[in-house]
Amino acid sequence: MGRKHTASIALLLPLLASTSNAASDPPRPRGVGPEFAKFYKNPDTFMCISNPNITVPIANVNDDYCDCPDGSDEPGTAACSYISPLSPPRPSSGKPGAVNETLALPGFYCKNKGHIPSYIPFTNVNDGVCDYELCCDGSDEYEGVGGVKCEDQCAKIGKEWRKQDEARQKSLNAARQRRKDLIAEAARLRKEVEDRIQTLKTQIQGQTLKVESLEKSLVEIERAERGKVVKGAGKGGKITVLSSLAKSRIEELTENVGRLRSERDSVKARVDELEAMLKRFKEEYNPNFNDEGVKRAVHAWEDYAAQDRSGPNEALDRDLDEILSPDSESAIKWEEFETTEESDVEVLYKFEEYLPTPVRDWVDSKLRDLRVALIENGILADPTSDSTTESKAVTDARSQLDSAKRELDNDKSELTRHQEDLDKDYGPDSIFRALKDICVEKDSGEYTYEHCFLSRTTQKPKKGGGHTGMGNFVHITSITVDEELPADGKGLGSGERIALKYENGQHCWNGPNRSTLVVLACAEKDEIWKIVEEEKCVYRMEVGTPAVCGVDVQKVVEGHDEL
Ligand code: MAN
Repeated sequence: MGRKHTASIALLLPLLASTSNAASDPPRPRGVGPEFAKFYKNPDTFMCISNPNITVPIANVNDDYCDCPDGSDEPGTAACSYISPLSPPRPSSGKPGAVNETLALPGFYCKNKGHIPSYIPFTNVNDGVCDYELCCDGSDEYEGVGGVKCEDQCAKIGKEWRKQDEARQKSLNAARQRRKDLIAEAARLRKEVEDRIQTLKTQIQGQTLKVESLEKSLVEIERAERGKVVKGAGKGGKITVLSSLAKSRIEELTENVGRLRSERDSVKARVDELEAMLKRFKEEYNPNFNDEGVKRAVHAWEDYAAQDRSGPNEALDRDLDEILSPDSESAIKWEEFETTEESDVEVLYKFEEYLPTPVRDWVDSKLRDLRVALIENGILADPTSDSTTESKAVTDARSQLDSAKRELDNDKSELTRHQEDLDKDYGPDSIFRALKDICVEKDSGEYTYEHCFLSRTTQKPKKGGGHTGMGNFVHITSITVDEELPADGKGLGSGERIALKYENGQHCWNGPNRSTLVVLACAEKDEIWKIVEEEKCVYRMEVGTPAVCGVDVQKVVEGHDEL
């Protein structure tokens, strides 16, 4: 049925243009199409179409006997139907003298008024079967073989056909419109990539300059740092270290002086108490007892008391308080020595302090340069060679440079990615750019199959469980197909079709890595029509998409390898 239907379309098409002149032509013999009418105009003789050297009386036309080797004398009977058919129809005359043993006519012409005229194979003429698909007017069964009577159904069939055709045209127009939209979208996306490339190029230029300048500035800062004082681990320069040591030493001494003073004061209090006791003893003892020991003790006390023993000097004590007080005027201002950066040069060459600032700066910078030169020539040790002592200025400069380099690298790799993308094949009018990563699904058997355009194909078990990759996009190709076109038009039909190849999917146990060939045909919307596992883990999907409507596949695949 379907094959016949396809054949009928092929036979119908050449007729559409030629029927308009039919009204002015003289009546044609039965079964002759308008484009062959010119061969049957002579009222006396007929010249075989492909063998013009053979002529027969006009009465032999349609006499149910095959005279011409090309069967052209029997356009309205099945008498010459044994001759190989000619395909496609070729209404031209052959070379004189040559005997052509294929049919000169495409078949028996059915006028099909109310529908579309068409040719029916000569074998079907008067075979006792109504072939309404090709001959809706029933004119092929004019002899009523076996009592068959094929009434004209062209009005009904034509009406139905026009209705379907209208729907087909509508759908085709919608598909064409969708295709236009996709092309516009693809162009927009391409432009976006081109614009991004421009932006990135400009950005990269700027960033390259920035990196160069940050590199220079890092070198300068590192160099300048060499001219600075050696630092302890985070504690500042030599003077700072020294002052910090002095400060803690003085604090220690102050503390000890304080402690000694309080010890002294407590010893003095005890001495005072003892002296008071001895004084009372001398005043209160009884000299009449004549105790020699007591007398000796009293004399010793009198000798002791007679000596001039002055206590702590209060004025000196006050001075000491003043010296030890951190708030006193004369206290050392340690903060002044706790600066984080300091030049040895300043310390070593105090005379600078007497110089005017510009001169001092100049001297300072010259001395730094000298120091750097000495370090670079190995005469002085490099204070910055120990990475743990790297200054904040160097660390900051290095981190700025690193982040600028990172940004530059990111932009460069994005640029490469976009440039490669522009060179990629996205099909006719780059249309698949607009469909890239758009996915469609269809249930089939125990799986739901997914096709994501120019990305991948996937098999998902309906009962749950892991998804199986059926391949990743590799390239656009083409394939010749020859299939029945279903009535709803959702199929590949026959001819060249664009196909998308997906490879290197999940490995198949005891087999290859899964792969899928997605064959595309024109449809109003993107949809999977059919999935077949042609061999173990080798799949084929038939997919409808407006992207391929009206596309000349041959042009598309030029420069590509065909399957
Ligand atoms: C799974 C599916 C099938 C495939 C087998 C091979 O069941 O991917 O399509 O044929 O594995 O083992």
